[in-house]
Amino acid sequence: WAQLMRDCPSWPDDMAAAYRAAGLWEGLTFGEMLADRAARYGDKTAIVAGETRLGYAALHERAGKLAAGLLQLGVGPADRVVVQMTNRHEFFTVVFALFRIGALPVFALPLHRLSEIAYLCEFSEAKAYVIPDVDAGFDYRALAADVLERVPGLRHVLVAGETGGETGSSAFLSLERLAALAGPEEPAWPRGEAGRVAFLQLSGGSTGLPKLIPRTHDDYMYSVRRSNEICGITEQSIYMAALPVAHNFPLSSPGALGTLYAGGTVVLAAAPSPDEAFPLIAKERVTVTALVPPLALVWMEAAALRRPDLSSLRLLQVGGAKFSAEAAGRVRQTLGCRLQQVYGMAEGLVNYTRLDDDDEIVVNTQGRPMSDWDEIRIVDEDDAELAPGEVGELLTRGPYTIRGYYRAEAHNAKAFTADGFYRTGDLVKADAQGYLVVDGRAKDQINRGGDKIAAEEVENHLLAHPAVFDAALAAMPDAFLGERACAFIILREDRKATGPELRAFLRERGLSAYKIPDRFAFTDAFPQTNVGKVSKKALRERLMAEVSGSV
Ligand code: J2J
Repeated sequence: WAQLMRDCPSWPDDMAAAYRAAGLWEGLTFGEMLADRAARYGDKTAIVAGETRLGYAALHERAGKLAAGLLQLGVGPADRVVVQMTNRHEFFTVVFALFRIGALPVFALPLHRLSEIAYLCEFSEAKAYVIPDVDAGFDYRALAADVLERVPGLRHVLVAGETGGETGSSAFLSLERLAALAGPEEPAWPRGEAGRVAFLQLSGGSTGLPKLIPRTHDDYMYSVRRSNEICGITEQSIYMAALPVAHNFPLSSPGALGTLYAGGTVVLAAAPSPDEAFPLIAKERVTVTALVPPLALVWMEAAALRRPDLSSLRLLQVGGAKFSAEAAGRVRQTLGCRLQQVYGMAEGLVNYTRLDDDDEIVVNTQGRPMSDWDEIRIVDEDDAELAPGEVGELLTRGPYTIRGYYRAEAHNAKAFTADGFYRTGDLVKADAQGYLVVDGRAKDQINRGGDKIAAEEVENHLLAHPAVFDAALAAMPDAFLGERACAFIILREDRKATGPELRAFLRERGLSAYKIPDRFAFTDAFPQTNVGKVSKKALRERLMAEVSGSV
């Protein structure tokens, strides 16, 4: 723990004391939370996934078996375990097992491939990597075999489902066999501390290598509890996770963890498509769910054609990328439920429109901070605070916003102010009531319909190609996804490469599909800023001009 706590910057003592004294940090770990809910709710359904229905007590018991198995395997307090799980019930049994023993899940997304997973395993020094066997036609065991080859420190691959004989590696163990390692006696559980880091969440990122976000039990529990109050989550709530549940939004805003905190039911959708989601909403009487804007558009379109039974749905949350006012204004009419805009980040701060806000606010703003304890500054390039209504970069700190990334001292010095404010990289303006409107971005990132792409990460991969002299990624506007990625490429003299070749090259390097540029544009030179850097703004404007037809 001592090393880990040094690797993860934390709040200054006086602020931590203030958050505790105010009752924001209640000293409860996620392991203790589930134990309490199991005692309180017993057989009440906690998780529904496909044919599986798990009650609170059963979830707690299964997590306990896996936790005991993990201890047998030599995974214990402060150890890191990369969890790449699709929307299956095992996501929760595994994650709560890790919480039980004080090991840290490192959350990966289902779409991540060799490049991302090998990096996560290596950088977090993970002892184990958890996967489903096959999902959506993709065999995660083949990926894991490649990861094992690349990362010698990784000891165990834990598989939900069948390990499959073909891999032949002794590192593979099914969750079923892991649970069977548990002895008949309960082990002596390590004592949890709520002030400690509970897991590492993945940052959307704007740098060459993804950053890891250390969240403590105390800070995350507070964000979940406060989110429940704002979103009206109770024992009666039936929350459907349509997005990949490891993402911060469906996990915690208030998401699956908020729902379990409240004693409600979490329904896991295997995919967010109307085909999958609409029948599930009708069958399970889902009351609340969360989507990114492109999916909300798809749902509205499909609902108008098919007239599904969505009568149980009270609230649709939309966030992760800017939801246009035009689309926001059509939600109630087409889906028959209330809309809530959510503007959040895995680093902490989450803004919500409130359930009793006027339509005007719900349609036109991205909400306001969930807590009175959230501190907000909107600043210009010199960090000088702007007048209300002016657009500038949003800085924030508070009881659930991190003070620094895991093992990233140099980057932290730039990403946080000296007094601990996180530089969100988002350009926003605030109205007199404190509601925020997201108006652009200062960070070098592309937001592809909620999927975040760090430009530098992809550029570095492209620079590894022998024909590429220089590469610059920029966002191009897109009616459906909001943005897509365009890679501007300068080729070396006498060398050739086509878009399809570069695309195949990135895929071979194990980059996940959503990060592979939608378009390649070959050019002789990049526009420069006056300090001689590539001007992404000028590149963006080029792409914008094309779309509006003025080029
Ligand atoms: C515009 N941009 C938005 C919005 C996020 C709840 C909801 C979302 C996330 C999330 C999250 C936006 N309008 N409504 O973690 O708990 C962009 C901003 C932000 C970045 C964070 C949650 N909602 N964004 O999206 O860590 O640029 O978290 O800084 O993935 O998404 O991305 P991420």
